[in-house]
Amino acid sequence: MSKLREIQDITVCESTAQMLTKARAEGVETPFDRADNMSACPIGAQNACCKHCAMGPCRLSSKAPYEKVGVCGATIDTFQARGFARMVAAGTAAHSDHGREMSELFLSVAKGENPDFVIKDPARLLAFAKDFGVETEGRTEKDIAVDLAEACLSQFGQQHGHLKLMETAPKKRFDKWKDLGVLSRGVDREVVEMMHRTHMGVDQDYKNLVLGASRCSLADGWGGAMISTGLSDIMFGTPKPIRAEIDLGVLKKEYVNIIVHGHEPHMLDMLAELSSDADLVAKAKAQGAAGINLVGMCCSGNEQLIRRGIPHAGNFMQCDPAIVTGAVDAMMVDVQCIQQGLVKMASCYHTKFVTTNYRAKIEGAQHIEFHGEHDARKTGIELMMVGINNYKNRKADRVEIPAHKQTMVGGFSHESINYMLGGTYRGSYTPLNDNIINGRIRGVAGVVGCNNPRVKHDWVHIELVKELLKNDVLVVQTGCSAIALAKAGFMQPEAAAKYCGPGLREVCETVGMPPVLHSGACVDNSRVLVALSEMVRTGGLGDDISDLPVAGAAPEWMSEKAVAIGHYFVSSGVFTVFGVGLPHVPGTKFADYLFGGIEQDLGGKWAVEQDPYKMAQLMIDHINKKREALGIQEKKERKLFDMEARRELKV
Ligand code: MSK
Repeated sequence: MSKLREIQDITVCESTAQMLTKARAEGVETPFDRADNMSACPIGAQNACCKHCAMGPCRLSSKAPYEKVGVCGATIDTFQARGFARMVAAGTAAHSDHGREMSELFLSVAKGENPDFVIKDPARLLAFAKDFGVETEGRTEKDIAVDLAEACLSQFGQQHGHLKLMETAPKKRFDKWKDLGVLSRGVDREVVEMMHRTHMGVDQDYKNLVLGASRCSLADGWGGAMISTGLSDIMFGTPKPIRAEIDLGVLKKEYVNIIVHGHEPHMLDMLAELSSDADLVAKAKAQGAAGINLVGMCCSGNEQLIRRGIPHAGNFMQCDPAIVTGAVDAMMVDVQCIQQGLVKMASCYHTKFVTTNYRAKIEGAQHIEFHGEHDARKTGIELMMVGINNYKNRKADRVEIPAHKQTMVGGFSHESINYMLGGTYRGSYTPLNDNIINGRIRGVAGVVGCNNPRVKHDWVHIELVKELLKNDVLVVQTGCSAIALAKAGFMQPEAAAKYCGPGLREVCETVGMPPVLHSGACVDNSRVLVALSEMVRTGGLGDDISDLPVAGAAPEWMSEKAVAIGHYFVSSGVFTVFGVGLPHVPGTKFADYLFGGIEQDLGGKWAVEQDPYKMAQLMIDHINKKREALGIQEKKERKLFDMEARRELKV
């Protein structure tokens, strides 16, 4: 028997609700319906099962977790730690393979063999080359770029030493990693080793597995992901504050609507160039459309929303609702977070669903392979034509585009925050640190991650951020969480007056920035690591990331990438809270270590909390604890000096 939730219990996003209502009226199934009709496996949800060999699968009781062991004798702690570590390895592999794709693309651009892409940000090239120790003095841009590309590629297969970008962390952090033996040697090596260690009969010490997972996750945050962000900035531009529109209302009835969904930025960048191509626009017009409307979705969309201001249709759980509008002529996808059910959803409407990456084909989808290194423009034209030719197949009586769209300001990279606070010549985090020290800003929170149809769509993200802002916590965002807040109007400078405590409001209004900063796609969480390192370097807030009054959260996470991100933040010294639930059995040694003991080793720890208000309180309590340790718990009022007080000043 169907047990579907009421639409108002599924989402707080108006346009999503409208499309879910339409889908139900049209008898079309969405992932929300599938989640309602399929209870999550309670044993899997706790990692209390093991299917790493054929002596099982074995399952243990979460009520009496130490009463039994698996056939091989593996304990509940081994079950959980292996499951956790494999999630970290998969997430690290995903971000890092994305980083490798960007490195290969960049090499082709650097060598001058790829006329379809260019180096858009030479200043970022020089800065990133410096991070890699590539000589820049007196050398041509081409020579520097080729050396940088090779240096980046070498990080994937490197076998010894440590990843170069780990040296950009504060010294105390680097030394801690070194002492614990968790400096990542090479990206691929850490992923392979984690898969080996979690094989039957290898690593069976939960703590050793969790620390192994740290080493692997750090290869994501300070390796694959950071490389991806750096090279994407060089090729497509380092984000600067830019206005854009967001939500399903960006789709246009009279236009050919083409959505790009996935993660890698180059295809959307190419299609963005082509969307104003006179010949293609003429072809769209010949089909009866007013033009071409290219929009992004999920993290591909985030990549180019923060760089080019390309309109954004919405987050992970809006992909199905987008197709339900009946106005999407083509959805092009590359890698990650592409739900297989979208192919069936597209078949219920006129939408052409096209996979474009050799790694990610989906049965039933059309496949047109896009390669950044060659023929990108030619393939881009082919892809655009799929949408253009399909416009005539729209069924007018099934088209319904939600009216809602929101304007936002995004594009807060580390570089743009530095500039915004300090100007061109004095770019600096000093004003940020000063305002944290004087208490106007209590601390900084990274609120990131996905949507999950098992929780009320966007609601956990929004309520959590509201609580944080009210308590003067500045919020930095990436991924689908950023999209949730942007749609709800939190990424406009005016949001400061509406949602912030007095201190944060004053700072935001002085600088003219929104209180919620959109920093990019989920792979761009590496920007947050860079920003945290810079806060330490700027001074006054301790000498390690774990000293900072900061915290992280992924309130509606669903992907293994989120676990890798969570673990690299914890392993970098950040207290990190997950909503939904992180697979574990409460009260086990594994759980006690992850949610407690690991802090002694790495300075950060995990927490799980589904209630956004309690989640906010956990983060605020942690921030307060760090403020106290720094001796800055008292808010310092700004003192206005009269003449008498000035005379008393001993200067
Ligand atoms: S797309 S990993 S649902 S953030 Fe990056 Fe969104 Fe999470 Fe995918």
